[in-house]
Amino acid sequence: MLLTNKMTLLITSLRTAIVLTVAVLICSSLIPVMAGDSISKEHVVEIRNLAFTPKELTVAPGDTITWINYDFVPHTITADDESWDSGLIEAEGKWQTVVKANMTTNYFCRYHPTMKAGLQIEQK
Ligand SMILES: [Cu+2]
Repeated sequence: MLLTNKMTLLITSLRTAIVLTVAVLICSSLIPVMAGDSISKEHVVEIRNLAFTPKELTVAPGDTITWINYDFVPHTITADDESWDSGLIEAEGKWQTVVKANMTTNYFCRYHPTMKAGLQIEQK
């Protein structure tokens, strides 16, 4: 009986430790978000009729951009210097990336080289 009580106590302590650890992890992951100058934004670029809309998008490092392909043909989102690339985005497909301060800002589609657009990256 004494052993059972000790086991129960041990399990309860373990549970408490796990709950506390999870709580600390959640809180510490929120701190960098709250400490930033502003909350990261999410942007959407639509691909329709072989064009990116908006053609010029103002973003900040840490923001997320999602490209959505509304065309019936696949496209890519490829940096002019090819330093980043979505790969093939099927019809109705989408692709997402997080803005980096020093990323290449002009991009195009590998299949339709006349499809060009750019990002304006605000430096914080
Ligand atoms: Cu294309």
